[in-house]
Amino acid sequence: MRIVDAKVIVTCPDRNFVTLRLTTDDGLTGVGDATLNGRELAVASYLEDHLCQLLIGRDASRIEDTWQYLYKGAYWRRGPVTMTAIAAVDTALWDIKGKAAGMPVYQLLGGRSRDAVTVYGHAGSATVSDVLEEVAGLLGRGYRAVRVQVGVPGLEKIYGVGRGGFYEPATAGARPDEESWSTAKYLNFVPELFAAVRDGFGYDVHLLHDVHHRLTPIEAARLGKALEPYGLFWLEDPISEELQEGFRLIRRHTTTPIAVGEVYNSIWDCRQLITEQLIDYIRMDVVHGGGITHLRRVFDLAALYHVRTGSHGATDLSPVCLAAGLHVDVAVPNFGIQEYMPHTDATNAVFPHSYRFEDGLMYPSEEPGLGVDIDEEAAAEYPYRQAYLPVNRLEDGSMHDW
Ligand code: KDG
Ligand code: MG
Repeated sequence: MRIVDAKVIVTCPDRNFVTLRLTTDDGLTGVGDATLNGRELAVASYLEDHLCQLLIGRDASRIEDTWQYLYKGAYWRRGPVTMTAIAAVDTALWDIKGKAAGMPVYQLLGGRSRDAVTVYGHAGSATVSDVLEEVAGLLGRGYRAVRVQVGVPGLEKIYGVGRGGFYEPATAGARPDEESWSTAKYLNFVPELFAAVRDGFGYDVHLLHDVHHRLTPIEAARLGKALEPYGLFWLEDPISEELQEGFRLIRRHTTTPIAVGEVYNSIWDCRQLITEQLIDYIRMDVVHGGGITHLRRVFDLAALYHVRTGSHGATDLSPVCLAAGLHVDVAVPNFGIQEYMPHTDATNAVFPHSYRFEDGLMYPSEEPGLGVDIDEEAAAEYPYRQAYLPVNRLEDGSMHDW
């Protein structure tokens, strides 16, 4: 089973996606997501200009060896561009292996550990009363867990506050949008939001919140403490993720569970957080976490330290990544929760798939392989459009974390 073709497909059905499609000499195909939001073409080039030619002629069944070949063989290890490219190859090879075996990929990972995958939905509006309406809508659709974000009075645009139920932070154009930030205004306002949500909906629904890397450790400790009465499922990315020992300080002050990892790319990025039990949920995902092979390794390390999974699942992770992630979620013993932001109709049409959402739960495909594909003709109707994630400034104009 040799790889005879490796094709990179860039398409923009409402947002940009990069997909790798591998074909073997016995006619099997496999797909892998290679999307890196706002830096898509860098990964497309890494694949097209450096990896595709190395894949031709390789034995498609040797997934681990191919992973090591691309990781160790680059010399320049890790980093989001490299790891996203490796992830795409790895994911496509798992897809092919599943098709060759006639089994859904979760069977090859050891089979189901659970019947379905609990996902969290998103409520993010400018005002608390609009957020409450959104939470009610999500609960009506069966969600048992909701991430709650709100606009902060005095700040014009902030992370997590969407446009009509569909959140897409990247904007088309030649320059990023600029947002503004005041930690004081945010810290003073957020507890009110959670008081209102608990008041309206009680304690049976799981509530989550994403700080998006904006606080210092002592500020995050203060927020975690202030939110303790509201029993959050998790507080996500309270501080920037580079300084792993920074989380020790948060841990000393609060029992609010902490979730981290959407910008991590390898087991080395999260090793200290996991082994020192500084977090409760690891949020790495298939596309930015080195593929199914590497993500499984991270999740197994996490299991040893009572850290559960909570994979990133924003709209910039394509249906190929979501399909792959659901196979991992259903198989690993230490699954926690999966983020779910539905894709648009145009995206879904370009990526036909058979995973499904029902009553707050998701089910991976039962088809051989991942159960997702890319319709190349449909993809061709949506050419790449340059888009950037926003940048963020403090009110005095200095750059801050977005
Ligand atoms: O590309 C960046 C987004 O995926 C990210 O901002 C979304 O923080 C995010 C989340 O938790 O989904
Ligand atoms: Mg996040």
